[in-house]
Amino acid sequence: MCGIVGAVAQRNIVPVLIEGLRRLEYRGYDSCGVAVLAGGEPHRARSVARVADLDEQVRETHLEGFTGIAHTRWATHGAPVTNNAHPIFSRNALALVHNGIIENYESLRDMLRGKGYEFVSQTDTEVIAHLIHSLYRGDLFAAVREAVQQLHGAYAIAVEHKDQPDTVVGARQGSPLVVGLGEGENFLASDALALAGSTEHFIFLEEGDVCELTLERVRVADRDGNDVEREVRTVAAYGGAVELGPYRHFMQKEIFEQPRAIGDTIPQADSFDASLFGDAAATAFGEIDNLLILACGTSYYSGLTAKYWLESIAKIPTQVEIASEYRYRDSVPNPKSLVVVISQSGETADTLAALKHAQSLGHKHTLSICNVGTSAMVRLTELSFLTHAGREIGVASTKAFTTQLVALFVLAATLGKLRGHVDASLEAQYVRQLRHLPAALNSVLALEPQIIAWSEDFSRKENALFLGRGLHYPIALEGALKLKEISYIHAEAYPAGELKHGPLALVTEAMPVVTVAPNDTLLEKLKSNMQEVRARGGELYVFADSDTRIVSEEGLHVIRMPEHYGLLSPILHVVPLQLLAYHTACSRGTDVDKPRNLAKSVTVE
Ligand code: HGA
Repeated sequence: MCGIVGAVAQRNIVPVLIEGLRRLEYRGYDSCGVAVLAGGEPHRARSVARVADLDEQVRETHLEGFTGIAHTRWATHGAPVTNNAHPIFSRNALALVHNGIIENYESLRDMLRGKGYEFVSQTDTEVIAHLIHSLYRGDLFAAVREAVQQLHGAYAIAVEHKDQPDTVVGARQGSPLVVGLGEGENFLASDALALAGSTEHFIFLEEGDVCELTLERVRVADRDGNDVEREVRTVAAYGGAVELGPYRHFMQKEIFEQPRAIGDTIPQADSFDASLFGDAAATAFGEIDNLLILACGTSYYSGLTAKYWLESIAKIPTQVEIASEYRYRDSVPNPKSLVVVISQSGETADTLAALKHAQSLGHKHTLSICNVGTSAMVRLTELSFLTHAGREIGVASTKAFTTQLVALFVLAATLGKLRGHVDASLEAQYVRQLRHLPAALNSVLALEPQIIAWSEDFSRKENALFLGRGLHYPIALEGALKLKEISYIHAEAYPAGELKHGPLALVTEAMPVVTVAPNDTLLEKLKSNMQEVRARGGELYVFADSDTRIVSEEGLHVIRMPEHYGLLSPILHVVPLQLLAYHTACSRGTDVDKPRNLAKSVTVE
């Protein structure tokens, strides 16, 4: 979603700002812009195309300056047109970029109109610019601190004012913002990655913080206006490749990176020890009697899969809830719950808010499963487990999902062991199976040519049904989500036993039915469900374990997976569904890595 970059320096800062935006492009956006202070006033360039187009504009117009702010926007209020793109100006004196949503923007707009401010965009953001301008008395830091008191909602902002040419002020509440510390120059950005190459020293601002950046100094005030010292952390420049290599899209590359990502995420040790989740885990795990998993989207499906593992391996009751629902409903807190939040970025706004809500209800044991160690979720939870997927650029999550599954399986095995349900021989078996996963995944990836052949059929359809049972029902959900996200084909997933309770009415020869068919205890039941589809003329596309003896026939297409992989089978079975979605999207010619309307780090509600 939105990305923010800002800088004060003694050199032309525009190339650094543009490079920062490039590094944030993967989050998804629909317009972008940059504003610098030069010659006593702000100047800007904005584009509804890519950052590359913005770069061309700034080169052609020689937009240069020592102080600047830049932004990629994912529109929430007002269409993605140039006029709504940030930076937003107030009276040609102040420029501002914003990530988030201001919920009381209508009342603020009326108040500011009363003071003579003219609104030229449809954004909620414009009220922040005018509000700060209206409060400015020669001290931008003070004006921002006063302004944020009046904002309801979520924001990360960066502001500059023509009368303070060497200053950028930032603030955050509910949206991420970091300060990067340089030599005689300082930076702001939505994440540390945006500043790789400029600095390795960062302050991760806390909720309610306002900061002032000048050439030599960074000041931070907390939500009560007190000056505070925040810890400076060193984050080594990201070394991972961001090149596509031989792949056509990042999504394809990331699908093929899964054996490596999973190998890196599997703990080194040959035993499941609570310390894998942090120093306080042994005590915390001893005090809990149930789990509450909170997540959104694909991460929610990893949580749903984990419920089966946690209840079957660790015999611990587990509830999984969509974070955006949990945060707003009345729930009954249980002090003996372990609240688990799952998010690739660790900044997902709804999940973060759900975590804070759970904490405010008195839940003290919290665990985050994230791919970014410096993220807000990791910082806010008592315990954490990091996945090592590496940077995921494709908006549709793939390797983040399978590495989350690994983390959650390790959690189930660890709790199972602590609770006396996993003995030494079972532990050794789980460790062996985990270690063999990368090799097993490679044999699944080798099925790509067969999946490409199927994708041709799929690309001509407008609807698809996905079926799974038990542990593989969440995998069917994830397969349907992948297809929707990137190919724009309407897809729904059902636990196969539910077919006859409604969705069977949809089945005709025009409706492909994808079936996840591992050789588990539910296989015979699933076969009956498949017969129900065939009897109505539905075309079945089945991913069957090689030991299932399901064979292709008229209306029944089968791709043979490796032999059944036991409880870890969902990690293998999701991969062909990722590939099917990917190749179907390619056949339809969609923008696979940046599907329409979607963004990567969902940092707004
Ligand atoms: N509400 C602002 C910013 C949106 C945003 O944060 N997107 O990620 C707007 O619509 O311009």
